[in-house]
Amino acid sequence: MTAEAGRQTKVTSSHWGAFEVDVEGDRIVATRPFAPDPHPSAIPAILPAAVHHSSRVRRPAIRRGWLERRARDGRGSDDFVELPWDEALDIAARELDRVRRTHGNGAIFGGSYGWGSAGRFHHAQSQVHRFLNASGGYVASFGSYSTGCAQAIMPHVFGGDFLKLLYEHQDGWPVICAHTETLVMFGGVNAKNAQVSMGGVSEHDTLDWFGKFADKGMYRVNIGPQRSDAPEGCDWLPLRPASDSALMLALAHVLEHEGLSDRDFLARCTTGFDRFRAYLMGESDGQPKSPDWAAPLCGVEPGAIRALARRMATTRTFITVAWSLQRGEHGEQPYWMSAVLAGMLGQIGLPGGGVGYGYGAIGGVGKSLKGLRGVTLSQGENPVKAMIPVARIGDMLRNPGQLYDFNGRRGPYPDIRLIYWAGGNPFHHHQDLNALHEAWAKPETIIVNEPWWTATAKRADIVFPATTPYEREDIGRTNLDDYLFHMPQLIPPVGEARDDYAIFAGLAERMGLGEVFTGGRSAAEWIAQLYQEYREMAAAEGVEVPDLEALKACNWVRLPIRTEGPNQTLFAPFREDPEAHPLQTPSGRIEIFSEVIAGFGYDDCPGHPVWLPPREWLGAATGAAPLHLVSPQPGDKLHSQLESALADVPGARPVILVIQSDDAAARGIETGDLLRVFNARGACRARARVTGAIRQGVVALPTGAWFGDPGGNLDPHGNPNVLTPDVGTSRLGQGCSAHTALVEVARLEE
Ligand SMILES: Nc1nc2c(c(=O)[nH]1)N[C@H]1C(S)=C(S)[C@@H](COP(=O)(O)OP(=O)(O)OC[C@H]3O[C@@H](n4cnc5c(=O)[nH]c(N)nc54)[C@H](O)[C@@H]3O)O[C@H]1N2
Ligand SMILES: Nc1nc2c(c(=O)[nH]1)N[C@H]1C(S)=C(S)[C@@H](COP(=O)(O)OP(=O)(O)OC[C@H]3O[C@@H](n4cnc5c(=O)[nH]c(N)nc54)[C@H](O)[C@@H]3O)O[C@H]1N2
Ligand SMILES: [Mo]
Repeated sequence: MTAEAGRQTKVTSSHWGAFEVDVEGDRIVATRPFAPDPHPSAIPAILPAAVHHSSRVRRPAIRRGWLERRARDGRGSDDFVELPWDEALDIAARELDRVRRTHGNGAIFGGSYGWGSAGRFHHAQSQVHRFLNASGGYVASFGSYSTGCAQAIMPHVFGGDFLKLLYEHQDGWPVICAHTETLVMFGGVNAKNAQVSMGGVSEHDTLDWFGKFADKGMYRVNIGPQRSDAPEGCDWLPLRPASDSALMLALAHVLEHEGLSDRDFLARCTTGFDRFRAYLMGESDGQPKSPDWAAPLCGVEPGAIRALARRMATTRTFITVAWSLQRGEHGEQPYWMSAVLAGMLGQIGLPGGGVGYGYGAIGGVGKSLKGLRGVTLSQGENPVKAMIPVARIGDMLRNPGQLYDFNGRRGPYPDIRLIYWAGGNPFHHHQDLNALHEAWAKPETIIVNEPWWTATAKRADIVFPATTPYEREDIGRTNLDDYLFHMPQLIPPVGEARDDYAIFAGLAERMGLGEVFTGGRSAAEWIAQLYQEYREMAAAEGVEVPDLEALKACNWVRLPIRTEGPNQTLFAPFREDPEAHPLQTPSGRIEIFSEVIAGFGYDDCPGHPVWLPPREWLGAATGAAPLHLVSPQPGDKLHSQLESALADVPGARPVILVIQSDDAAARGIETGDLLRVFNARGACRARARVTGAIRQGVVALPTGAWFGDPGGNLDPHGNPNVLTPDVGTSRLGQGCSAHTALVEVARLEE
C-alpha cells in the first residue's frame, strides 16, 4: 500500500481486470490502471460513483405487502420496510424453515445465476449454494446463459465436458499465431468482450495478438452481422443473424463437390459422415446445400462462399465460433456444424487448425497457461436432485409439474415456493422480462442478497444488503489468468451491508445449522484455510506461491505458469492415434451423425446438423417486426453491474441502438435520435447510432441497462430483454435464445 496525505492506494482484482484504487477515509475516490496491463479496461472509472451511490441497499428491507399479509402481488411496486438485522434474519430463517418443512427442499430454487464478484471466497453463488446445501438442498440449474446450449450438444459431438475443452485444451493464441494461415471467425473475436473473464484477466492482450496476426499476413475474416465484432483490419462477410449453419453447410458442400474433403481424416476420426453427406448433397431431401441454395438464406454471395471454402481447404485454417451463435433458437446447429466442417477440412488436431469456441468471448480463452486450478470454496453436496436448464426459469415458474424435454430426459418442472438469489440479476438477464414479471408473482417468497436496488431486488420480498468486494478481504485467483491477488478490504461496509457469508451464517445459526455452514470459521479463517490449500496444491504442481502474510504485503504476484511458446493443440493425440486416444463419445470418434441424439426423436435437433431457421429471423420478417435484433454484451460495463453510476452520466441512458444507414433513412432516424424499439412482447427506449458497419436489416442493442417499467409499456433505460423471446434453443439444449428476435424501431419526439 502506498499512502500520501491520507490517501491510500491498493491493487484489487475484478472480472474486468486488476486496477489500482485510491481511498480517502471511508471512500473510494479514484481508480487507475494496473501497470502490467497493456490494454486496461475503462470499466473501473465508474466504480467509485457506483460503490457510494444512493441506489445502494443500506439496511435489511422487507416488502410491505409480504411483511403485513404475505401478499404475492405488489412485487416491483410495493414499498419496503427497513428492519434491524436480527429481526430481518429471524423472519427469513423462519420462512426458509417453514417452506422446507411444509413443502420440502425441492420447493426452493437456488439456481441463482449471475456473475457476482471476482473474489473467490466471497463468491455469492458458492455461498448461497453452500448455505442451501447445508439446510437440505435446493433446485439447482444446469449450464449458463453464456454456453448452456453448447454444454448440452458438444459432449455428443466431441465427448467429455465442453467447459474443460474450452478452458483447458483449446489451442492458445501462441499456437494460432505460429501456425494458422486463415482465421475464420463466426461471430467475430470481440476485444470488447475479452475485457472481462470470470474471476479476472490481468493482462488484456487480445488486440496485441491480432497485431501479430496482421504482421504475419494471416488472413482473418469476421462472419457476422457487425464489422465491429472483430479487431480492425479483418475482412468482413456481413451475415444475416441465425444463418451460420446454412453458410457452413454451403462451405461443406463446396468441399465435397470439389473433392476437397479430407477423406482420410473423416474415415479415421469421425463417424456418420455418409448419412450427413446424403443430406448435404441433397440425396435425402432433394435439396443440395450448395452456395446457390445458401446465398439467399445467409446473404453471402455464392462466389464468396466458394472462394472461402477453397481457401480453407488449401491453407492451415482455424475456425472460431462465438458463444453468441448458440445463444439463439437452434443454436445447436451452427455449433455441431462447425465441428463437421472442421472435420471435413481434416485439420482437427493439427496446431493452429480445426475449430475452437469462445475466443474473445472472455479474456481467458486463448491464454496459454500451465493448468493450475484457482481458489474455490466447496459448496457441499446437494441432496435435491431436481435441476432445470438455467434459462428455463420462466417456464418453471409458469408451469409447475409440466413435463419438458432436455437432452434425452423428460421430467416435470418443480413446484417452487421460495426463491433465493445472490450474485445475479434475472430482471436484467432473462428473456421476455414482462413475462418473467408475471411469472415472478407465483412463488410465496423471494429473498435476494444485493449491494444495489436492482430490478431484481425491487421485486424481492426480503432484501439483504450485501457488501461489494471493496468492503471485505478476499483472494483473487482463477485458472484462466496467471496473477494472484490479495484483495484487501478498502473501505468499511456501506450502510449496514454485510458479506454474503455473514448473512448466510446468521440464517444458518437461526436454523440450527450454524456449525454445518461455517465449519466454525470466521471469514478470515476461511480465507487463510483456502489459501493454504491452494498453496499446497500449487507446490505439488511445482509452483511456489508466497504465504498469506507475504501476499498481503506485496498485494499481488504473477505466477510463472505462462507457456510462451506453442504448446497445446486440441485433439492432437486423438488425431495421431484415434484407437489409442479415443474421444469420450459412444463411437470414440467425432460424431457427425449421433445415434444417441437421433434416438431422442427431436424434430428440432435431429441426428446430424441441419439447417433449421428460428421462429424469428430476417427470413421470417414481418411488416410489424422487420428488423433482426441482436443484443450483445455491453462494451462499457459487465452486464448490469455498476449500472447506477452509468445511469447518472448525462446522455448514457437510454442505451445506444446501432442501426444501418438505409434502415435509418427509411425511418427518418439520425444518430442521437431518441427511439422506441418494440415488438409484440414489449418496448424500450434507445438512442440511435447510424452506421454502415452493421448489416442491413439488423439492429444491435447491448444488454446492461436495468429493467425499469413493468407492464410492457416502455422500458426507459433500454433493456433488450423486454423484446427477446423466452424459448429454449431446442428440446436438446434448452439454452437461452436471446439473439432470436424481430423488432421495429421508430423515432420518439423528445
Ligand atoms: N465488456 C463486456 N464483456 C463481456 C461481457 C460484458 O457484460 N461486458 N459479458 C461476458 C459474458 S457473460 C459472455 S457469455 C461473453 C459473450 O460473448 P459472445 O457470446 O461472443 O458475445 P455477444 O456480445 O453476445 O455477441 C457477439 C456478437 O455476435 C454477433 N451475433 C449475434 N448473433 C449472431 C449470429 O447468429 N451469427 C453470427 N455470426 N454472429 C452473431 C453480434 O453481432 C454480437 O455483437 O461476453 C463476456 N464479455
Ligand atoms: N438479451 C440478452 N440477454 C442476455 C445475454 C445476451 O447476450 N443478450 N447474455 C446472457 C449472459 S451470457 C449472461 S452471463 C447474463 C448476465 O447475467 P446477470 O445476472 O445480469 O449478471 P450480472 O449483472 O453480472 O449480475 C450480478 C449481480 O450480482 C450483484 N453482485 C455483485 N457482487 C455481489 C456480491 O458479492 N454479492 C451479492 N449478493 N451480489 C453481488 C451485482 O450487483 C449484480 O446485480 O445475461 C444474459 N442475458
Ligand atoms: Mo455469459
